[in-house]
Amino acid sequence: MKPIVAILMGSDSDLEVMNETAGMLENFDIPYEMKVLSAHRSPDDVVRFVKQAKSRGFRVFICGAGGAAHLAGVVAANTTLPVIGIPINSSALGGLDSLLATVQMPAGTPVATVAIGKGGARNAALLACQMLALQNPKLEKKLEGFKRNLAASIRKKNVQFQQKRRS
Ligand code: RP5
Repeated sequence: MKPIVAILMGSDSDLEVMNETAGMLENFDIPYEMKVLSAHRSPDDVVRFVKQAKSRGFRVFICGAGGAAHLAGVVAANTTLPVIGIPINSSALGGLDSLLATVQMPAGTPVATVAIGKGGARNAALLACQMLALQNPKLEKKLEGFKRNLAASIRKKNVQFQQKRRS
């Protein structure tokens, strides 16, 4: 199947976090392509990839970067496809720097920024699925099932919690 989500990361050191995105997309059978591309260290390659993405069939970008995290912003500047940014907690500042760099885009160039680190990486995949599901009823059904399972897992936790409190 041709990839429809592009997962981009600023360095291979971001892979542990970005694998959470990939795993979640696999749960929903969404084909993706993963690449290491840096806004600072390989800027020409970023722009070349982004410019060709729509005609290659990509529908959403998910970009993770740490430190002065400009990857998602540079991607967003060069496409009309939706861009989701994941702030990676790779620097001495624990990801707060990446969060601010990713989220504080000027008006006109949106990046949908999720939480720092692995939780954000999973949510980025879910958000991409929700975008794709607007034109894919089968995917919409899978997302509804996912939500039901989430609720069931919390109900189970609550039952266990109440039992522990009583004992
Ligand atoms: C960022 O700098 C990358 O996204 C990564 O989070 C961080 C560190 O990169 P490396 O020095 O490990 O290549 O651009």
